[in-house]
Amino acid sequence: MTRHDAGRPGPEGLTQAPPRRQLLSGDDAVALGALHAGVRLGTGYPGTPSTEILETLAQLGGPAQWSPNEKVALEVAIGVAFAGARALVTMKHVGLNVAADPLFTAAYTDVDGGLVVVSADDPGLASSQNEQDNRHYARAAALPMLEPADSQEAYDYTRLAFELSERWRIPVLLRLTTRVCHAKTVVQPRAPSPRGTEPSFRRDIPGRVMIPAYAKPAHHRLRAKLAEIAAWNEAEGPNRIHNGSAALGIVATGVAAMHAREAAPGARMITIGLTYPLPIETIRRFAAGVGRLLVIEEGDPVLVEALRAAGISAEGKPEMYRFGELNVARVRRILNRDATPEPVPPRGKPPELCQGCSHREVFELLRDLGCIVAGDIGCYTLGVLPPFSAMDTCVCMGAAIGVGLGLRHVLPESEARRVVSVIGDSTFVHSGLTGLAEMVYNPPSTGHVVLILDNGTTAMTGLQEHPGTGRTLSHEPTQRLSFEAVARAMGVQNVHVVERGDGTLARLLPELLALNQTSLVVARQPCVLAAPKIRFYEKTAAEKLTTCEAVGEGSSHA
Ligand SMILES: Cc1ncc(C[n+]2csc(CCOP(=O)(O)OP(=O)(O)O)c2C)c(N)n1
Ligand code: SF4
Repeated sequence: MTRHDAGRPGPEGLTQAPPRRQLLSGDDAVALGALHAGVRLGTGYPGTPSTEILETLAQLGGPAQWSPNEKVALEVAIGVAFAGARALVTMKHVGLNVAADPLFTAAYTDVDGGLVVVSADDPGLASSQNEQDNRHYARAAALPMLEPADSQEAYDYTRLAFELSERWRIPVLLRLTTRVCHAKTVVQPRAPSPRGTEPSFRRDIPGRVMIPAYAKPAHHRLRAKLAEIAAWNEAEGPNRIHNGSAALGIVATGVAAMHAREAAPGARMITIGLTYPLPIETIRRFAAGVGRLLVIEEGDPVLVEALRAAGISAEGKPEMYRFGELNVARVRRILNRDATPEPVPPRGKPPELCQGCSHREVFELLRDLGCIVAGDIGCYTLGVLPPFSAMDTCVCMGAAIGVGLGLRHVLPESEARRVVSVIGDSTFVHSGLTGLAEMVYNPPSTGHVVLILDNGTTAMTGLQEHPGTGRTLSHEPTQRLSFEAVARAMGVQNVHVVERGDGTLARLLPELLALNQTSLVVARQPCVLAAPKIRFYEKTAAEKLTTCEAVGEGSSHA
């Protein structure tokens, strides 16, 4: 979901009851698959193209919650799995970088309940800062990876992922890509699994406490599990052979397999569903039976290199097709070994901040003050574009504070004094808190100024709640994290909360930049798209409270 289609209605006609065929997006299919698999908790952090999975799970009545970031989401899910229950974790591809620390070691542990980690990759950078190919994570973390090609497979593989996870007591990666997440195809659901045994704690110190003495044998166990999974994949894995002419044999995965079928309907093709560990002997047999062997894969040459490493001589795509999404036309070019320049698509309208967006006046101010802006990721990243051109760096979520501090440490004083770190509210909770600790711990000699643009929502990904909004994923009231209280407790020297739009920020910012002190300004004003919804949630919560109080009063008199 993008910031402009926030608040969408629920997936049309999506119900829990099988076996009615339904037209679902891949994200919705994962949610339904998880629900039918008896998932006990879905956790995650928003990020296109994965966001709708948890939103749909919640709409279906499933247990779903946003975490402050992907690492915490995975850690909560690991706890659920250690308690013997099924857990689903969702994130976009770069989220897996944040969650990588627990992921790599969770691979060593023997989970009891199924643990499925969804990585939604964004080849072509429809809405991301890079187009990393998370298939590399499967090999690096030594975890099985399933790659659905459409919504039916998204549903089926979600359920399969839970089964594999429990059978081998290992987390399973489910890798989606933008097209699979957002395209709608028909899904035939199956009867839901009977709800398993109730969660309970079973002590397993060597299986879950990863000190070296236990981690060393755990690594051996992991490799043994992978060998068994590879054998299972050869014998009964979710791999499909389409019989066609032996002159051309195609090996494909994910949505690229769909494109390949359309581009070369007469070719023989093997589609790999469990792409790590590969069913390499099955592929070897397939390769022996065809003339030209071509690998069609989106992103990096992961599959073709794995085949070559196993001694299977396969043809890959020219380097130019590593970049961006594949489609049928591009696959036809790959089939024809066409490496001539591709037609340039017409330029779309450049994105811009909404009219009336409260971020606008902040970037006008930063521009007019000549600030050096260490920026971050969110709607406000658009402050980089004209007419503002007021963002100088943007690396990853939370980097604004660390990068701003680094600039302050080494720039000549006249420049250092102009550096401001600008970060959104959701991003601050995600990974800005540790940056604030760094600022207090290692303050530059000119001090520093951090500006939190608090618009009361995670606007960029479609208006999700976060710990700073004081509402849960389902917009129910919960404890609110106070940025100003946290900053004061951490020891930031100047902490200010300002409402945007009344000129206070324009007066305050130059004063703070002149100090050799650490400062945090929380600049508040709701996102214009979120404001009516926030008012509605607050009104509903107040009404509920009044009703509860009335009922409580009534019963106390009874
Ligand atoms: C590690 C990681 N997780 C998720 C995302 C997706 N994402 C980009 S910005 C953002 C948060 C934006 O919210 P906020 O900081 O409040 O700024 P706003 O868009 O509301 O202005 C998210 C979730 C990402 N880019 N990287
Ligand atoms: S933060 Fe601004 S640009 Fe983003 S959705 Fe809200 S009003 Fe629009």
